[in-house]
Parts: sequence; structure tokens; C-alpha cells
Amino acid sequence: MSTDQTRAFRLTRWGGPPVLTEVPRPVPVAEEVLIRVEAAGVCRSDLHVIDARPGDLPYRIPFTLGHEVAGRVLERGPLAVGPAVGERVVVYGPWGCGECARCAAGAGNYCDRRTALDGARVGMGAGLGRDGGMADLMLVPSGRLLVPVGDLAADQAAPLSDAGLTAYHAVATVLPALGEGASVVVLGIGGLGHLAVQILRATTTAQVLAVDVREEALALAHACGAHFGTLLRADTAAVLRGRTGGVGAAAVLDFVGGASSLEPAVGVLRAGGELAVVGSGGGELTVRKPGALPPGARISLPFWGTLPELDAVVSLARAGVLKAGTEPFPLADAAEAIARLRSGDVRGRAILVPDRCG
Ligand code: FEH
Ligand code: ZN
Ligand code: ZN
Repeated sequence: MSTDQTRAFRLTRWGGPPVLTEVPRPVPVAEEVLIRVEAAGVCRSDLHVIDARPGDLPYRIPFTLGHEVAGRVLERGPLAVGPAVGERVVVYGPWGCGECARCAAGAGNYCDRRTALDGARVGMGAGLGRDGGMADLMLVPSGRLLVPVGDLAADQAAPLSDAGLTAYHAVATVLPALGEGASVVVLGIGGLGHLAVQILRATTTAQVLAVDVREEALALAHACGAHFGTLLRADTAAVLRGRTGGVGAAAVLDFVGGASSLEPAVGVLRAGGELAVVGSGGGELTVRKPGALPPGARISLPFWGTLPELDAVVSLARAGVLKAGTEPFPLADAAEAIARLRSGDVRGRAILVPDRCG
């Protein structure tokens, strides 16, 4: 590969498999920053993007996948701000328009112009209609989107930008409900749920109650600090309520978001409790008065997280209180990693590691 070529795992046609291909070496202009990728996480949302049919997503193809990226600053455009060349960083992925009030406040995840962006077929951010980090090199629009990670291992840094940030934002959303003596239920102890358990134990005094369909997931929940774990069954809401002295859970974090998880979520929720539906499992919730939801229930659909929250997540990881379970794959085996994720055969988060200098 010549020095002006580099590798990228790109979606080149809708419904077709992504391919690892050679692309011209990106050159940063104006505020842009070029990073050498050290690790790129593989997320279930990548599967949704890969499986999208023409017209499903307002993205222009081809583009490079990868919205959970860590690396080292390689080159900066002449107007670049933020981390210097040589600094190791993690990339804030929801780039948004970069100009509205939300983006200016570091909340690109809730960009006010997202539909306009989609209309312009610009795409939401890294690896989501714009070139991401499943590659040797990655161009980032601004150094403001980079958070220094110091000597944090790359496979620990990358998951913070999506799995960690999404879990942290979900906890922050329900935090007001987690006063003294409160209990919180975490439904789904996967790539996000296991991090949420750690974040809850590190930042709240709540009793953490974990639910999953796999014994090994409950074992992971205990290892991450959950006070109690139970397999999902017909009586799960009653079992959990019993652990709360009968009052119910002040907050429920549903990282599955399916019918099977929403039912116990509603059944265990305390009056005035917070239900955050994070997973995109397609489950439906009926909001009606009177209805199954308790009086005063608040429902939220938290999405990804903010740039200040990414700073906080990185600080927790650098303090050693947040550890991600990961399984590394060489970038050259990206297709294998996708197949393993699709078949549910990945331990923790699949991480692509560029296996040679780009
Ligand atoms: C990204 C893009 C679209 C939907 C969901 C996601 C999440 O993976 C972000 O955490
Ligand atoms: Zn994701
Ligand atoms: Zn915006």
C-alpha cells in the first residue's frame, strides 16, 4: 500500500456487505484533525446500518463505518483546536450540525437540525453517513470532538464513546429519582448494561438489581457490582419488587427495549419513578390514565450522550472504576467481527484493531 493510500471498512451499496478497501489518505483542512485509529468498537447499530435498504437511512454512500473510536492525533488542519499531535483521544461520535444551540452546548446527540442534516443527506456523525473509524486513519471535523484519554488502553477507551457514553447518559437521565434508599433495575446486562451497573455503583448509593436471560450475564452483573440478579421470568416484577420492600424501583434502565423487558419494567416501577428505554428492541408501551404505568411515572428515550458526559465517562475509566469487557479483532477481520456480533457470539464489545500501520 502506498503512503497516500490507507484502509477503510466501507459501506459501498445498500443491503450489500461492507468491504475493506483502499482509500486515499485523508488530509485535514481548516479545523479538521486526522487521527491514527487504535481501536474501533462494533455496535449493534452498525448492523442496522449495514442491513438498511435503499431509502431507509438518509445517508449518502459510500462511507466508512465505525462510530466508537479511539486513536492518536496524527495531523491537524491549520485552524484546528484541541488535543495536540501525538495525544491519544477518543472521538465524540454524534457530530450533528455543529452550529445549533444543542451542538454548541456539546449535545450533538440532540442536534436541533438533525432532520435538516438528514434532508441534506449529511448523516448523523462518525460512521453514520460520514466516514467513521473502522479504518487505519480517521478525519474528525473539529478538535472539539476529541477527548484526551491519557494512557488508557485503546480497547478500554473506544467503548467509552458509545456504549459507555450511552449508559452514562441513561443513568444521568434517571439520577434525580435515585435518592437515599432507592433501588434501580438494569434490564439487559450486555455491552451497555454491564457498564451501567458500574456507573451506578460508582456514582449513586442505589441498590442495583440486574435482569437478563443468561446466567453468565447475571454473573457479569455481580462482577460489576450489582446487589442482586435474576433471570427474566413471568414473575420478575414481583421478585424485584420484593427486593425493594414492596415500594418498587425508583428507576428502571431498559437496555433491551423489547416487549419482554418493558412488561417487568412497568410492573416494578415505583409511583413517580423514572423509566428510561435505551434499547431499540421494538417493544411498545401504552401510556394511558388509568393504565399499567404507576401515577407520576416519567418515561424517557435517552440517546447516546453529550460531550461533557464523555469527559465524565473518560474520567471514571481513567480512575479505574469503569472497565469494559472487550474482544479484539484485527481490522482485516472486520467482516468476521460483524458476523460474530450478528450471531451473538462476541464476549463483551467487539473491537477492531488496525493490524498494521495505515
Ligand atoms: C447510533 C446511530 C443510530 C442509532 C443508534 C446509535 C447508537 O449506537 C448510538 O449509541
Ligand atoms: Zn452505537
Ligand atoms: Zn446541531
